Amino acid sequence: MQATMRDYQNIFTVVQARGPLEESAPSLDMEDRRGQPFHLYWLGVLGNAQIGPIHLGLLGVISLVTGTLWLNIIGLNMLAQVGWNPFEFIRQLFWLALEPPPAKYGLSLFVPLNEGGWYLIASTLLLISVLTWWLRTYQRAISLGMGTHVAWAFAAAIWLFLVLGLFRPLLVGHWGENVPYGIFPHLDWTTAFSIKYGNLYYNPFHALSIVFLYGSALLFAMHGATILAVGRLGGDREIEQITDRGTASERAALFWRWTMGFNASMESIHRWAWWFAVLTPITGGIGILLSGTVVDNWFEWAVIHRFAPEYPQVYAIPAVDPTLGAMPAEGAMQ
Ligand code: 07D
Repeated sequence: MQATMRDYQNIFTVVQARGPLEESAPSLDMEDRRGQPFHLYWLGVLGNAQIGPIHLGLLGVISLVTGTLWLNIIGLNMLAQVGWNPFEFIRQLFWLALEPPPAKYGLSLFVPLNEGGWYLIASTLLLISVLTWWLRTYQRAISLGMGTHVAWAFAAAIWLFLVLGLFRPLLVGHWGENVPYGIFPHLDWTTAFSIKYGNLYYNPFHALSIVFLYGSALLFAMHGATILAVGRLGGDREIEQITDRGTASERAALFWRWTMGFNASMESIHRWAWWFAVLTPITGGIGILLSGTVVDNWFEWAVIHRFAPEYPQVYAIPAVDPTLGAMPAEGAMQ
């Protein structure tokens, strides 16, 4: 049958593109691939229907084992906290936490297990897991003859992870302000951290990180929407768009020139996306590294640098910064 525009399929046309099961491109370490590939309809709705073969390798095994141990240590500590009662574990799950050692232990790695020792063991395992997974993304890309862009984007996230869990603690000399493992407790930690360092909104690197975070969401929405909008013209068919450009990508480009006077190219939109995404944790990590090391109070820093106003003088007696001086005498505030 002659190919027409209507032959192009998308998520709404139900037909899933399924070729013969493939082992994919050959690489040097074929023997590390595990499992007989198969098709799954529901995954085909979300992406490619073929599952496997997965490349495990030594790094993959180390990463999965250490990652599983990390998760299990957290889970078992939480279970111990509710007297090993599985119902209480589920009921209180959102509030339970494995906390870091208090500041009095400094940077010691040998801390009583119930006072943060388990936290340090779990964190060491998580570090090994994340780093071996990173090596794996790097090695798999090299072995396929690809660029290492995914690995470097992941490294940007690992930078923030290391700043929070290792670099800043080394600078302040204790593990006491590390992020706890727990659902609500880690959210409470963000608020406590923000308040302790004088409101993170005034940290310009936090602001910059939000710019890139929101920018990433906007770019992702624009890019996703553009490609879907020309899907009926084959815009999502990357090979055809390269070899026989047709009307889809030109029309998409024209749409953006009509609406905002400028269009990204098929290649540059992915560079925009990559840079916005990696700059989110890169700038964020700088902001966290400066907090409590170079700047103790971001609000006061912003007042000094004249982009935040001082607190207005609304009482007859000036408000006293509780971190600097004694509280006013009793009755003085009335
Ligand atoms: C967290 C690090 C990399 C993660 C890795 C993964 C595992 C294993 C397990 C599968 C994401 C490790 C692997 C754990 C997985 C299994 C089982 C990357 C991470 C490698 N903020 N804020 C940011 C906003 C406020 C605060 C960034 C908005 C308040 C703190 C981002 C608002 C307070 C920190 C951001 C807002 C506060 C941040 C994160 C609005 C109190 C950080 C970027 C509208 C609530 C972090 C500089 C990111 C940071 C951070 C957004 C408000 C506190 C831009 C939109 C004022 C303490 N905030 N925030 O990529 O970088 O995270 O700060 O109010 O540390 Mg904030």
